[in-house]
Formats: sequence, structure tokens, C-alpha cells
Amino acid sequence: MIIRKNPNIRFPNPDPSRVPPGQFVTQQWPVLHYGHVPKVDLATWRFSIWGEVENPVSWTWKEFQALPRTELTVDIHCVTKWSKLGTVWEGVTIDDLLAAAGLEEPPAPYLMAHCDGGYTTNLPLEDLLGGKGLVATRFDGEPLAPEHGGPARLLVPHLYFWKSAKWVRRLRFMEHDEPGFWESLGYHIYGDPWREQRYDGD
Ligand SMILES: Nc1nc2c(c(=O)[nH]1)N[C@H]1C(S)=C(S)[C@@H](COP(=O)(O)O)O[C@H]1N2
Ligand SMILES: [Mo]
Repeated sequence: MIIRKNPNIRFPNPDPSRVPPGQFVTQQWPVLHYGHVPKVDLATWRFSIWGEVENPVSWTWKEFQALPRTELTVDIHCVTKWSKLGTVWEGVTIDDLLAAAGLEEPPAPYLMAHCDGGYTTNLPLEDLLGGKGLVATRFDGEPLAPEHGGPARLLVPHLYFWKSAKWVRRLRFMEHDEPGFWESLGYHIYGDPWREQRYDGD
């Protein structure tokens, strides 16, 4: 028997209404990132909200586990053209995070996600509210694997997957949009897969 690890295996009969233009469906889960998988020590791990907020807040791993948790089943779409349907995640919604931080009003319209290892990606806050964004710590009922961003990654499934920052540690609120890592290197500032916003100018 041949075990195929190739993410490019195509599955011919996905529901076409769930597959954005130019994407193919895979049942594999490719591991893609710039640089190395960081070593993360949960004893010193903190998750923080800072930037344009009155009172920056941070949670220890234990405190973070005590926040309200949400399960989300979603399709994910990578700009390298693979899509994976029906992925099951668990974590803390950005709504619940902001509420736990005592922020009743959205503090600023944009934010930058900062990760262990230095990766960044920018997002309008609007795209994370209303249950659309999660700080995910579990996948398929298991702790999120380090190569997929564990202990915690951002999950913003309606945008290309580079916006779903692995090893996320800080959300920095900003008055004005700024490009993150890939956005500074020619990728689209917003990244809507349904409008094929892959590169700057798309
Ligand atoms: N910290 C960090 N997060 C990251 C990246 C990265 O390089 N560093 N790459 C992004 C890109 S381009 C993709 S496609 C997805 C891949 O996630 P996966 O390895 O879980 O499939 O992670 C995103 N999040
Ligand atoms: Mo990507």
C-alpha cells in the first residue's frame, strides 16, 4: 500500500459552492510557515491585548483556559490553492476575549496579530467579531499540534489562511491599517478568497 502524504491529491466531488475560485480540495493538512516551529513554554506563555487600548490585558495559560470556549466547524482556504472542508476547532472568540478584557466598545478598527517567532498579520477588527474569529487551542478534539500553531493560533476562516496566525501571542489594536509579514511582501492587504484577493492589486 502506498501512503500518500502529498497535499496535492485532489478530491473530485466537493460541494462546489464551498470552494472559492482557483482552489482545490484536499483532505491532507499541509504544514506551512516561514521559519521554525517555536518552542513554547506554557509556564511563561501569556496572551495579550495591547496597542490602542486604555488598559492592556494579558492572560496566563491557566487563565486563558478558564475563558468561555466555542467550537467552530469551518472550511479553510490557503493562498497556495488548497482548501480543507469541515475542520473542527475550539477556542476563545474575539468577542469573548474583548468582553473578558472589559472592552465593551471595540477599541480601534484594526489590529495586528503578533506571534512567537516574529510573524505578523493585519486584520480589520470587524472581521474577528460576531463569532467570526477565534483564538484556537484545540483541533478535532485534541490540543492544537505545535506545527499547526499550538498552543494557540488565530483562526479567521473566511480570509486566506495566512491571516490565521500560528503561535499567536498578542493582538495589537491600531487606529490605521498596516501590512503584516506577507502583506508587506506582495500579498493582498485583506485576502478574501471568494474575491481571489491573493496579491496586492487583485
Ligand atoms: N506564525 C505564523 N503563522 C502563520 C504562518 C507563518 O509563517 N507564521 N504562515 C501562514 C500561512 S501562509 C498559512 S497557509 C497557514 C498554514 O497553517 P497550517 O500549517 O496549519 O496549515 O499558517 C499561517 N500562519
Ligand atoms: Mo499560506
